[in-house]
Amino acid sequence: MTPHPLRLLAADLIQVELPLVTPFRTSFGTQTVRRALLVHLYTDGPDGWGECVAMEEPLYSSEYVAGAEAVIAGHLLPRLAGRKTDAAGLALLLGAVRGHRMAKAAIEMAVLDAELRAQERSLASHLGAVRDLVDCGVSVGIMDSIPELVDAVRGYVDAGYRRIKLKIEPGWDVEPVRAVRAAIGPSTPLQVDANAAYTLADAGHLARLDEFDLLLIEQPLSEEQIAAHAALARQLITPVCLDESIVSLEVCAEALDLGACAVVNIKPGRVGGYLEAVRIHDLCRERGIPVWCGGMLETGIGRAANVALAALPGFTLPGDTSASDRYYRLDLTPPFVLEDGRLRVPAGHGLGVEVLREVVDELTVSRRTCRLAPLPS
Ligand code: OSB
Ligand code: MG
Repeated sequence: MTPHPLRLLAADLIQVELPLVTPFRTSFGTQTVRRALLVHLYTDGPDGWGECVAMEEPLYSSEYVAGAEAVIAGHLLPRLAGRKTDAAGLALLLGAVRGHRMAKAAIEMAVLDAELRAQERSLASHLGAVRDLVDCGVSVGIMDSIPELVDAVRGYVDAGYRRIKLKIEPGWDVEPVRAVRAAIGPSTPLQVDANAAYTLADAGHLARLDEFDLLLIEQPLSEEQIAAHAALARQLITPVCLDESIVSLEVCAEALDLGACAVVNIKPGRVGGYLEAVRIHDLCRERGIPVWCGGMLETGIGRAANVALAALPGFTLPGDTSASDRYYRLDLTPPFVLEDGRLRVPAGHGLGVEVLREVVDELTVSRRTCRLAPLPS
């Protein structure tokens, strides 16, 4: 046990590039590689790993890899220089910096990993996990044709995924959903994600999805449109779920007060970290709102932490926590593998996964070291 906070000494900011096994197309663009930013934190105790969920381009959200790296190096790490802190203490130290939640979350993940390794505890137990396996869904991108989509979905159902999510956009919505529902039958849970591609004027069109008994429609309108989501929700039978809009506990509370959503996708990176994610989980649980753990094409590092979070009691819907092989042929950790449509929650200390340094090195495209405190002589 190391009850006292760790002293933060230095951090390596590492950009890696992982080819995706198949291109991933959403309403905001097509990804063929995942450029990810890793934080490798050195302390006076164990070291820690964090993964920033920002994407290479600011298309899903305003944060992006190079921007996150600049904020971490230029504004966040300098505020931690010479400090002893635990993850819970970061909010006070970094709170003056507005926004940049994905950048803050990456640091938090690294501090959590280090501090929980020091305490010989798992992230899952620290966050309040109640399960050691979590139900998994899969997010299926927009494709060139409906037969190609139906084939891909069949493959995922055969692999055991417990819920299918289809990416939609204007021109790729009612007919693909109809075809997939017909192919998988009425009992396989199905939902859609628009990534903010519609406007309130599309309400009548989106109501055509009501006949397919979807679990939910995720983020139909733009990030800032909380009230418009409430208006849309009143016109749909399909429950509205928010992703991009939910950037904090405060926004979540307002969205629920307004009736903007009946389900919440919790992405720790989007809300500034795992501790804020737990607070959102707690609020939703109090209000009887089901939550599920979203994904951002994480490597095994971020996936480990997401799977731990998804083991909390309020995560009653399958998450976008898919197996490693849905994304990458070669992951930065030993792969997460489906067991009857579920992933096992890491039980080891900290994030509970071993980072494969030789794979990280092989996939590294840039690396810089930030010194936080003079190393002990
Ligand atoms: O909107 O949930 C989203 C991936 C990248 C950015 C945003 C989203 C997604 C996904 C895939 O839907 C989630 C995953 O499998 O990691
Ligand atoms: Mg989404």
